[in-house]
Amino acid sequence: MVLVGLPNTGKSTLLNSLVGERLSIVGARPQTTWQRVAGIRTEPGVQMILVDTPGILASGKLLHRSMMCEAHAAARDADVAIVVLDGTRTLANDELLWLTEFADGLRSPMALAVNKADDRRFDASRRRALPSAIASDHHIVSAHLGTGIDSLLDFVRGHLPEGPFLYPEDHIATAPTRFFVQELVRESVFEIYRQEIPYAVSVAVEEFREDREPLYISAALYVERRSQKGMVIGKAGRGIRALGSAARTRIEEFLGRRVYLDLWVRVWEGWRRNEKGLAKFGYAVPDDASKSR
Ligand SMILES: Nc1nc2c(ncn2[C@@H]2O[C@H](COP(=O)(O)OP(=O)(O)OP(=O)(O)O)[C@@H](O)[C@H]2O)c(=O)[nH]1
Ligand SMILES: [Mg+2]
Repeated sequence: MVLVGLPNTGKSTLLNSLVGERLSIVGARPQTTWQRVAGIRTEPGVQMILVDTPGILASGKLLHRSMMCEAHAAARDADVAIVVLDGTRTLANDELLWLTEFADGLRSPMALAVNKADDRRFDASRRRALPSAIASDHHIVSAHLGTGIDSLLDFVRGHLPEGPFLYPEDHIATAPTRFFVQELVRESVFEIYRQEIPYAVSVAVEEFREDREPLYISAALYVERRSQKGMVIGKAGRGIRALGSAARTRIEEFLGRRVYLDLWVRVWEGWRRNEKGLAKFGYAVPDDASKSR
């Protein structure tokens, strides 16, 4: 099953709610998720692979095109799709167009999750802006409270192919631990910094020493410009210290053990606009990458 939708609609929060673990990073600002994140939910007799994707946007920028490659590829691979709509916001015309185009390309059975039902601005009738092909089978959900999740899961169960379990019953994720560490540092970057910084930083885990107590992790934050390095470090190192502390807390909670986290800031001029930059950080490289800005 794949979760698709516009940025900031709550796809990642919903994935976490469906898996019952904080696997995919969540942020108050749009474009938090940059690549697909898979979670596994195993019930008696049923195993679901649930895939979170970057929010749909139309942009010529290379990283944004990479994110859309991921969303399209994940959607193509899935047996069932859930389109997630933010029930607290009215769709702008261009957003409606992007979402409709994306959903038109889906070949799998699809249902709509109208999310954020717990918010006082929620209005389920906002779904009526969508074409009936997307809006007809709709489920009112709150990813925060977990309401409406059962009806969504019923829909998914009803459309899964028969087959053996692909993963052991106690597995909840497919990616290696390093991936989640990298993402938790990124989530902390979104929490600590404002303006463009969260969109300019990618994270590479350089050392991961499980044989040490506490577990030793060294990670590099790559920024796009020299001036951003100073912004990340902050006055008297306050920025990077706050980041280190926020990220360590998250990683310790995720791994259930004590962690020593070393963070480094490096400059890679324009990494987001560079195929090698995307590849280094594990992001999809669009086929015609040279056409990007
Ligand atoms: N009130 C309310 N807020 C929610 C709910 N689900 C998600 N949010 C909030 O919506 C914001 C975006 O959530 P994400 O899960 O990061 O959204 P996303 O669709 O994955 O966003 P991108 O990765 O940027 O595409 C966060 O501030 C969440 O806390 C919900 O059920 N209720
Ligand atoms: Mg997300």
